[in-house]
Amino acid sequence: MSIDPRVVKDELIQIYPKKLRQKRSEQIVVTEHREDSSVPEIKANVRSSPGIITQRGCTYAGCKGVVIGPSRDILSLVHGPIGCSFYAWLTRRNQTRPESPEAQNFINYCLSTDMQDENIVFGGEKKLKVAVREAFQLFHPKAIAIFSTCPVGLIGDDVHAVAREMKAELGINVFGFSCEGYRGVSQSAGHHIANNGLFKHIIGLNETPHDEKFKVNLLGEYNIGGDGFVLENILTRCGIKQISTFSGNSTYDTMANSHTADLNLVMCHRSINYVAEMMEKRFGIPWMKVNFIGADSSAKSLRKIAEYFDDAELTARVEEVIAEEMAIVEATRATVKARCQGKTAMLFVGGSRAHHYQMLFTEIGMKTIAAGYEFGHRDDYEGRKVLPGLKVDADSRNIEEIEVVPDPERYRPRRTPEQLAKIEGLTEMEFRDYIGMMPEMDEDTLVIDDLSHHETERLLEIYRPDIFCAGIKEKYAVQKMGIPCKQLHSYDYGGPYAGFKGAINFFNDIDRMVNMKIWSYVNPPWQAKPEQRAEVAAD
Ligand code: CFM
Repeated sequence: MSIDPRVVKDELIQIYPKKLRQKRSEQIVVTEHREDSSVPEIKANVRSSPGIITQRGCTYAGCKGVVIGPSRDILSLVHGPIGCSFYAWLTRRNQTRPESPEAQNFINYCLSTDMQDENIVFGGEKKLKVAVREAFQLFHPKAIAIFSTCPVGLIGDDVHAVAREMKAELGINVFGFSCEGYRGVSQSAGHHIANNGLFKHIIGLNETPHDEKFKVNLLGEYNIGGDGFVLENILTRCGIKQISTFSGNSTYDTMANSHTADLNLVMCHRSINYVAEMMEKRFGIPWMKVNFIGADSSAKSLRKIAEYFDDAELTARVEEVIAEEMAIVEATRATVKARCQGKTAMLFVGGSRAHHYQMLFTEIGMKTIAAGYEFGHRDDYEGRKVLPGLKVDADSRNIEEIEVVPDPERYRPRRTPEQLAKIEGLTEMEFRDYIGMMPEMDEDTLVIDDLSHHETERLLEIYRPDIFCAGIKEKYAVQKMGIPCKQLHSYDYGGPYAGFKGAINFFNDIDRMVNMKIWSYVNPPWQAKPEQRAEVAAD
């Protein structure tokens, strides 16, 4: 591509008023590989500016929808106006598979206190109590989680006091989340709040022991389109016991039992790193970054797990599974690669997939020419090494930081200092570390945080990529410009895309999309008659 990304950057932001232009210029960087292996600094996890059409969601979405919602037998009760529930009802394709037809499964339900004007004026706590009692009588769940929406914080309802009272009254676990939509700059704040809740109210409550030799939790895997099913199958075939995921296809009991594992595997660093860190401090369970998106990345991740456990039998089994799976992947990969080689992709999603899915494109010879997160933090772009230098601003101070100390009885370091030193010495290990997106990208590639709609349009006009990856809000605007858009949140109606089997599905889906002629026939009305562009009045 002969287009200079630095010129494109200026072009994307030149329409903005001066202050906004300055801010956006710090959120858009061009990758460079420096000798000291550092990457350029990016501004991230800051508020979106008024007037900008952002891809982001709210804090409530990150807490209820993303982290807690996928667990099938925690009853989620939303305290708020009905719209907050309606919009969150079954829109994320997190799948679940109950152990038996009788097992509790509340995934299909949407419970709300349906706040009205009267509750906003006179308070909604009474209504919330009635709702909790009613939910209990109807479903008899083990746990009820209460989620606060914006008005709850504004009027000052104390959901935690209600939760405590209901817990005592009903004799089940009831806990609340102060995850009002406005509480942080994006859904990322909701992840943190949910992580804190998991840690305070669930993890460690179930002491069921396990005899298996290799026990792990898979953190930050939400079973979108069945990804989690594929991964549990792979781990099981390798002889690794998955105690719990956080939180795809999980149950209250598995999460409560997760402190019995010997290793935490972190898929999505952004949404769950807090739990990983806190579990290590309290229980002594180390964590490692894995990426099961992409066949090569899956193989690499399995080998990392085997290296951690350092057991000849496990290593042999892992190699067998990799060999078996890779043989099948290769057949599809080779034909798809022949058709996709050299094509270009752009990825703008969440806080981890814009990184992980680049691997899948690389495996079929496609090049990522621009990528960015909606709500990633600097560590997701530049690696955790920037963490000590991160400034705590008013928005992040809003979220509780839990002080964690070793559990007096249950803290048990899983590895000796010698073993740890050995693991840390391994190259490519990312042990208690995440190197971030930028170091794995090509030189001179655009990285854009919190991409706006205006920037999306300009990027598409300038580069005309072969595929654009984003979500439902972007999809049809992009496709009307004659460029196929793959939803990387919901996978459209496809998936699973994780693991080896998932890679095959992805290769086939992308092949179909980028090689379909129909996109060149799209002829939107504004091509002949462009709309009038708005102008900035004040600068
Ligand atoms: Fe993690 Fe996710 Fe993502 Fe995320 Fe999400 Fe998602 Fe995502 Mo949508 S937890 S950060 S808040 S990988 S829902 S399963 S696809 S934006 S990139």
